[in-house]
Amino acid sequence: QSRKYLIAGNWKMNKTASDGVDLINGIINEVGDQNEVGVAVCPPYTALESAAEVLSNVNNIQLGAQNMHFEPEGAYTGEISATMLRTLYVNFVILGHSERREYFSECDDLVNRKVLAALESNLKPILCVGETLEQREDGDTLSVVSKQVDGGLKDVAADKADQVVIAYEPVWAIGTGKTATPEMAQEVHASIRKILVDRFDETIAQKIRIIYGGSMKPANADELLAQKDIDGGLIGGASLEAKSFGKLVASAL
Ligand code: 3PY
Repeated sequence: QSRKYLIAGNWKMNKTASDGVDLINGIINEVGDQNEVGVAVCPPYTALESAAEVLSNVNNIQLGAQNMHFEPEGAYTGEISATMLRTLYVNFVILGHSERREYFSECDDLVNRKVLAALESNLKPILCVGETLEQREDGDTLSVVSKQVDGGLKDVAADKADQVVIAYEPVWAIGTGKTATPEMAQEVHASIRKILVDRFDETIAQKIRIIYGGSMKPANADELLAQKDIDGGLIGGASLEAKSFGKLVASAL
């Protein structure tokens, strides 16, 4: 299969700048010089600059942010723009994580504006989608996910679509220790691929990485990553420790 896997660590609101440097040094050590799997770390904003410095001589680990505003600059107290992230050598930005949708009321329309702004600045959006437990139990998983994918990708030009990464993160599996079974995850990933075929075309859809998130850890990664449409992982807790994160990268090899 032609898609390069991506293992991205979502540190969430963890690690000071100096703790982040220690973690990244550990990760550099664990990951070695492999280049087959794409690797990214997404520290909090305050750790980005020192992370960029440590990674300046490392070409197989990229930097991501966890959010951004859609405007390039202006009176938006507390916000950070794509331009600002680019000056710190950031390549990826996580957008629409379920924690942002839930605690900060981010809706598809807002997430979409961010996706478009990120692409405009040559940042690769990691667009997060996923259903809650209630939605799954009501049989609404696929309709929820397709609404989020279509909403998030509105007006994304076909020639930029392969810059987007989609992260399927069932909300009930985030930070709960519960994981979707590989079959459950594959079913949703395949549906997302189909949405991408309908939205763009088969060739483009085959280039877009769809990664799984939600308590992915060394113990369950092999099975998940063996699924046809699972192209990597967005890693929460297991990304905060160099050994476990390194093992996840090894699982993707
Ligand atoms: C998790 O695994 O908990 C995540 O939310 C990754 O983004």
